[in-house]
Formats: sequence, structure tokens, C-alpha cells
Amino acid sequence: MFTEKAVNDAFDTQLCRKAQLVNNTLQRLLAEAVGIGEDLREVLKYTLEAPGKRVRSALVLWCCELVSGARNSTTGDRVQKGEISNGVSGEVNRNAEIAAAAVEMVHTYSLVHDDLPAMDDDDLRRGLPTCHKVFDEATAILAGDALLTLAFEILAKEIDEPAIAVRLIAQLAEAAGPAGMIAGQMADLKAEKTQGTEELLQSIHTNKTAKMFRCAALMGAICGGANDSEIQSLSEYGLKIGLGFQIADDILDVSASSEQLGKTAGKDVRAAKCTYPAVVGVEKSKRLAKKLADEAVALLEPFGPKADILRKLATALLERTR
Ligand code: GRG
Repeated sequence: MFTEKAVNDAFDTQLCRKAQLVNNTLQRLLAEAVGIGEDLREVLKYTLEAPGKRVRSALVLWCCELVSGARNSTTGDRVQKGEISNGVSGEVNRNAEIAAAAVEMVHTYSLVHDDLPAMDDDDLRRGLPTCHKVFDEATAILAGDALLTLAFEILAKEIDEPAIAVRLIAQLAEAAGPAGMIAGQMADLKAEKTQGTEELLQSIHTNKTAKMFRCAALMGAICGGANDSEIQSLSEYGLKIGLGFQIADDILDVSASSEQLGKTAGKDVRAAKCTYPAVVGVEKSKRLAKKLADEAVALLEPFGPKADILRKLATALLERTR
């Protein structure tokens, strides 16, 4: 029997492995990108190489693995090549690798801009001084712009099938754009110092955070050739774990230290942000996050044991300490 610790260690090892792969891909893509001036390249390296958890990009890779595999030539059913829970197939889908890097670039851009004085005005990110603190504000704005556009450039140029590239680009643009992350950030800023309701919070967190998780799951599923019902399940799964992730983030802001988080703790309270603990209290926030994780896990039922890593991810996102 596996102990809980052994299961957690196995999950951490899997996440580490994916993070390493994503880090290598980001490094390679940046090194291969031509025409970037050395100053800007140094800034992009600083932001991309900072030790992020790489949760969204791991989600791309795991969802791709989950639905991938050769098809039985007679029945047309997929034959799974490797167990997703231990990653023994050893095969990496190159499109998923590119999609994971693109998601990480867009996510990193959002953090660089979110930390700017006009936004959350933060000094610490991923355990390091924020981009505008190390360089300057104008440079941080431009670095964010560069990461956002580079993400779409690599999808357009590196995905080996145009039809897949277009689908991935559409998903990422929708999630990060004015009806997704930007809408969430707008509403978040507007809600500061207001009472807020649970309904408003759900809408802000869904747009700001959960849609990027849904997008990551969908991009992985698309790269792996998922069918409509797999796409539907993974899309809903991604949205639920994304919302749970943001609730956990709100809870960590009031319960963990800056050192632990690698970013300034307690900022939401000081900025009178509209967060789950502020609106419904910590205990109810925990219950809501747990309910979302349970619902997300239930959506994986059709995939059987090969979705174990995604089951573990749904709970690990709530139990995290950073
Ligand atoms: C357009 C000027 C301008 C700003 C936009 C889009 C945006 C700024 C902000 C989006 C809001 C945002 C930062 C949402 C993400 C929420 C969140 C919990 C981020 C932290 O994610 P982690 O914990 O970070 O996965 P790491 O560092 O591990 O990658």
C-alpha cells in the first residue's frame, strides 16, 4: 500500500519532471528566437527562468498524455501507450511541449504586468525581486508585451499542423484576452474596496484565473487528438481546478508567509481586495475549494486509472503551501 506521503512524493516528482521539460523548452525557444536585442533577452530570461511552479504547463502535458496513444486499426479505439501516472511512455508530444511553453509565457506576462505599480504594485515574485524592480517599469511593460506576442509566434511557427495551431491560438487568445484574463483583472481592480458578493467573486476568479487552466487542459487535449467528449470533460475539469486554485491562493494570502509564497503575503487584505476569505470567510472558502476539487475528480471518471495524476493535481492545488 502506498502511504499518503509516498503518493505526494510521487506527484511532486512527476510535477518536477514536467517543470524541467518546460524549463528546457522555454530556454531553447528563447535561445532560438532571432532578432531579440540582448537587453530585452536578458529581461525575458530573468522572468522565464524564475522558479514558477509550472502548474498550467504541466496540465497541458498531462492532458495530452491522457488522451494520446495509437488507435487500434480495427476498432479505431485508442491504445494507451503509457500510464499517465508514471509517465513510462517516455514519449513527448512536440506540439504539447510548444503549447505548454506558450501557456507559461502568457502566464509569466500576466505576472510581470500584475506586479506593476499601476496594478498590484509588488516587489517580490517567485522568490525574487519583481521585473520592474530589477529593471524598470517601462522595461517590464515591454517584457510582458514581448512574452505575450512571442507565445503566439511560437504557436504559429512551431506547431506542425496548421489546423492544430489555429485551434491552439484561438483557445489561448480567448482565455487570455478581453473576455478572459483581462476581463477578470478589470473586474478585480474595480471590485477593490467594495463589499463584493460570492457571485461577483466567482465571475472574477473564473475570468482571471480559471479560464487559463481550462485553456491549458484544452490545449493539451487538442494536441493529443482528444474526441469531443474528452474535450468537454477536460475543459470542465480545467475550469473547476482553476477556480479551486484561485480560492486556495486567496486563502494562502491570509495564512502563509511571504517567504513561503515567494510573493508578498497579506496584500489582498491591505489592498481591501475582494477575495473568498474576505467575502465568505476562510472555512467556507476551504469547503468551496474542496467541493470544486471533488467535482473536478468526478469529471475524470470516464478516463479510469490513467487519469490518476490529474486526480492528484486537483487536490494538490488546494493542499499547496506556495
Ligand atoms: C494588461 C497591464 C496589463 C496587466 C494585465 C492579465 C493581468 C495583468 C493579470 C492577470 C491576473 C493574474 C496575475 C492572475 C493569476 C492569478 C495567480 C494566482 C497567479 C499565480 O499563479 P502561480 O501560483 O504562479 O501558478 P507561479 O509563480 O508558480 O507561476
